[in-house]
Amino acid sequence: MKKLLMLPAALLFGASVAFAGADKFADLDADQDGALSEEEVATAEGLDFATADADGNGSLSEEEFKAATEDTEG
Ligand SMILES: [Ca+2]
Ligand SMILES: [Ca+2]
Repeated sequence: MKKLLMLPAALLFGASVAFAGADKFADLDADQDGALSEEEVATAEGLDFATADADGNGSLSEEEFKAATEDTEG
C-alpha cells in the first residue's frame, strides 16, 4: 500500500521537471498524436498558436513548433 503514496509525488515531481526547462514538443503533446493542438500549446508561455501554425491547418507540427519557439537545443 505504501507504493500508492509514492505515485502522486512522482507525478508532481515529473510535472515540475517538465515545466522547469523549456517547453518541449513531446512534453506539450498530451495525446501524443505527433501534433500540438491549440489546447495543448495553451500552457506554453509566449507561444502564439495562430502565428506558430504556419500552414494554418489548426495544429502545430514539430517543425512548426520548433520554428515558433526557435529552440536550437536538441
Ligand atoms: Ca497532440
Ligand atoms: Ca500547422
